Amino acid sequence: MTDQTLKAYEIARELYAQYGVDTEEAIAKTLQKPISLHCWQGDDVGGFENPGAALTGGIQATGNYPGKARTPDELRLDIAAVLKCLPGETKLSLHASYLDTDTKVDRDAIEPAHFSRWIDWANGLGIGLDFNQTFFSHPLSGEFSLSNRDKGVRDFWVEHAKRCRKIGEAFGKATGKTCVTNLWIHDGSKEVPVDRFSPRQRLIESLDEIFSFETDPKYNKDSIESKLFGIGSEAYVVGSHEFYLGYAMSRNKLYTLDSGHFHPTEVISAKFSSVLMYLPEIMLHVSRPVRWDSDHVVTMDDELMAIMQEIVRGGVVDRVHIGLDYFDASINRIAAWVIGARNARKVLLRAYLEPVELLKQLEVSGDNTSVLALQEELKALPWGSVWDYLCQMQNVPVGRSWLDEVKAYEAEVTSKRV
Ligand code: RNT
Ligand code: ZN
Repeated sequence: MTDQTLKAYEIARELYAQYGVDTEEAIAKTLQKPISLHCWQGDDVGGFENPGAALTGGIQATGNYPGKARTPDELRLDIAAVLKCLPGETKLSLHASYLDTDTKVDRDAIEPAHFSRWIDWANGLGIGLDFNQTFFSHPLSGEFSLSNRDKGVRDFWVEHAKRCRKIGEAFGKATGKTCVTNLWIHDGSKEVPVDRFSPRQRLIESLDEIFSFETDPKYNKDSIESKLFGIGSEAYVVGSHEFYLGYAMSRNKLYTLDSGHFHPTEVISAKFSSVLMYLPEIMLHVSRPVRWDSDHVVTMDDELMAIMQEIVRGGVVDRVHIGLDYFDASINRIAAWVIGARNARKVLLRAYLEPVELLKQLEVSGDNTSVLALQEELKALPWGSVWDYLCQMQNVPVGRSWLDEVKAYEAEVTSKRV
């Protein structure tokens, strides 16, 4: 512990204590909460089925920064470099297309064994795994997968989705940490369809078939992710917000709210208190949309703050699974990962450093003047000193020093990938 970090922390601790906030408790809670790191930041959502295959499904990673991971081993090495810079409980979220096998296996034939290297690796690090079915970037992806008119296509994807749920359950068993298996499909169309109803009817039937067997909730929980539009599906997305909220409520599933999947001024932070009235748990995909669902690196913006405040203030941290979801190929990919993941944890700490009870009491007493005044004063409290101390305690780089490590890793490893 450097003297400077400690000194700054001690001052911060006293300042927070004046508001009745216990910084030690805030630190402990911040470190405990798992944040799931998305594997797909490391290779522009490429996966390992077909090197160089096009990314489809109306999503796009823009940029061509050198050094992306080309194999599972390279990706694991990169993720390990990221993890060295992250304090707190971290999970890794895998997509089905990131299987690690010596022979080709199609998506309707995948099994837990095809992910055994990932499981061993995760266990070596003591981290949990989350999982995602992959419906995009495949010859059968087309415009419609689970809602396709063609039963053969639907059956292929239903089989894939079922297998993924079993893989998720195997992840949970092998790691001892519950896996959230998240289902997102790209189904939709560029123009307004004459018949909006039939694809949704077919999607319900496919989902009911996918969820026709139980997985042990101790090991696997299923979540479904909505979206407003994608590239090439601007006019109609089968799995919309209303569709999946209704499905999740009627079938008791988790519901994934992605911060980039709503109208530009619509925010997910405002939705938790409604959705959690009806659903026991939700999954978040923390992203940053800029003008569209652009999946920019998560920065410390107002919405990230609002997301963390909302779950801490509402006392629902345990009911909300936090995962990251963005893909930037225009800057160093490891740095992109670290920036977003540290921001998520940093802002969670800021939320825990709020005197929530005090603010609630003031609100109840009708003193809205103080509520606003205190919230603005809190913004200037030295949370950064608490963050530095937290990092130092966890033996991860303090302040900007993580960047030196990432640059060194770039010089030694990623820049040599040509
Ligand atoms: C796409 C969804 C989805 C993907 C990942 C790769 O709009 O957000 O979560 O980003 O599955
Ligand atoms: Zn998402």
